This record gives sequence, C-alpha cells and structure tokens, in this order.
Amino acid sequence: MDLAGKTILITGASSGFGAAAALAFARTGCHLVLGARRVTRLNEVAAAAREAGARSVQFHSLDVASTRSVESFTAWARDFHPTLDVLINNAGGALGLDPVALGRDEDWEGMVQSNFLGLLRMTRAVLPLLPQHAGAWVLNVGSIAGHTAYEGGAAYCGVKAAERSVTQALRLELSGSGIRVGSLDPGLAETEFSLVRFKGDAVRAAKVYEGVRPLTPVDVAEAMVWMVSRPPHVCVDELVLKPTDQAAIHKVYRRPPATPG
Ligand code: NDP
Ligand code: 8X3
Repeated sequence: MDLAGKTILITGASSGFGAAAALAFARTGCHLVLGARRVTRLNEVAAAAREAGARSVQFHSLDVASTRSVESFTAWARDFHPTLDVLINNAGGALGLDPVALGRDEDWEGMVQSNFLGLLRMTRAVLPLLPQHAGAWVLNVGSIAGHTAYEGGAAYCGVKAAERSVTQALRLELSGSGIRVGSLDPGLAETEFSLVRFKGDAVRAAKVYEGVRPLTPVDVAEAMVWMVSRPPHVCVDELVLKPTDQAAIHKVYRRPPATPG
C-alpha cells in the first residue's frame, strides 16, 4: 500500500523505535501525528521528520497512562485529521528487573499503565477515526518477552503477553471491518529501554548490550513500514524480529572483550 498522503499516529515517538519510525514513515511522504510525554524531544523528532519528507508533522504531549491525556490528545489530533490510517501503539517499556519477591508496586503499576492499559486506551480512542475497508492498521509493539518469560521479568513479560492477547482479541472484534491488527515483537534492541528499566544507571544499561550486536531502532522501524505497506488484503498478524546473536531470549551470543596487544 502506498503510504504517501496517509496519516500515521505513533505513540512513544520521543525516542527509540517511535522516533526511528517517525523518520522511516516520513520518507514515504505520509502525514505524522506524534505523541509522548517529553515534548522537547518530540519537537526534535518532528523537525527531523519534516526534513526527511513527511507531508506534515503534528506533535503533542501524551501520557498513555492517563485516560484524560489520551482523550485530549485524540481530540486535538482530530482537529487536524478527522480520519487516521495507522495507529502504532509503541509507548511503553520496563521498570526494574526485580524478582517477584522484591517487586515494587510503583514499577508494576507503571508497566501495566503504559504497556497494557495505555494500549487499550489509545486503541479505544482512535478506533472511531480509522476508516473501514481502506487498509487501516492498528500495529502494536509487543516483545519476545511476551512469548517467553525470564527471571525478574514477571510484570514486563506479563504486560507484553497481555499485548498479544489484546492484539488477538481486537483482530477478532474487527473482523469484517477491513482494519488490520498486528503485533511486531522485537528482541534485544539498543534504545533508551535499559536506561529506563535501570532508572538512569547507564553502566548497568550498557552491560545489556555488551559484546552483542543488537537490533537498532532503524531495523525495527523498517519492519513497521514493511508491515503497514502490505496491500490492504494482507495482514501481518505477528512478526518476531531478533538479532542474529539472540537465538532465544536466554541464549545471547556475546563476543569476548578484545585483549590489548
Ligand atoms: P525507549 O525507552 O527508547 O522509548 C520508549 C518510548 O515510550 C519513549 O518515547 C517514551 O516517551 C514512551 N513512553 C513511555 N511511557 C509512556 C507514557 N506513559 N505515555 C506516553 N509515552 C510513553 O524504548 P524502546 O524504543 O525500546 O521502546 C518502545 C517499545 O518497544 C516499548 O513498548 C518497549 O516495551 C518495546 N520493546 C523494546 C525492546 C528493546 O529491547 N528495546 C524490545 C521489544 C519491545 P516519553 O518518556 O517521552 O513519554
Ligand atoms: C525488550 C526485550 O528481552 O529485554 O522487550 O525483555 S527484553
């Protein structure tokens, strides 16, 4: 499907996959609507997206953890674009890596609010703006963590498993509407994800990617563009994208550090 002139809404567009997606979709000549909490960062992404060829770029603060924020964001977007073609539910991330025995309520609640309830809220708000039988999309960002759990990931793996369920249920609910619903489930990718998970501990965050060649935000953004640009009769239900170095969630090949001399 030619995306020129289509309108794409991306949540979590201030960094990582969302920011890279804004640039990748901009190159198709689409209109962009971007949301996240850090508006200064959105402003920078919007400027780069205009430069890259977006037909128009609008951005506004959005906290998917708040129904009021989601509704006012959607009302604001509707003033520019009475209809949207693609919703990319990307906002989210992990908070902490504690075992359940040491888990913190604020981390669990934060992950449920952004990854799970945020996805539901955004989708409910945007569905009335998606035209039927016109190739529209709801593309959710899941994770391999939603397929296989790991120690310390109970809540994060849980919300990403919930994302798969929401994706599947929504596809059933929209059967016959022509609106496509799919999930893009990446593995290890270097973004601000680990910095956020470890609450600003850059040394601990860097160790996650030590010796590995992870996915880049561009790899993930290109996969999004590919999924969304399939012809309207084709729905990519679920796409798992992993670095070659990650044979499975627990099986990550790490090169030894180079020895001096
Ligand atoms: P980043 O931390 O770089 O980006 C996360 C984005 O989500 C930011 O733009 C952030 O914006 C936004 N966000 C977080 N919470 C909220 C909120 N309450 N309301 C609005 N926006 C929010 O990480 P990634 O790009 O890696 O993460 C994007 C998605 O990909 C997440 O859903 C993550 O779980 C998933 N993922 C990541 C993988 C990885 O290894 N990196 C692998 C698989 C999936 P702001 O802070 O400005 O609000
Ligand atoms: C992020 C990938 O494996 O760090 O969703 O949970 S992982």
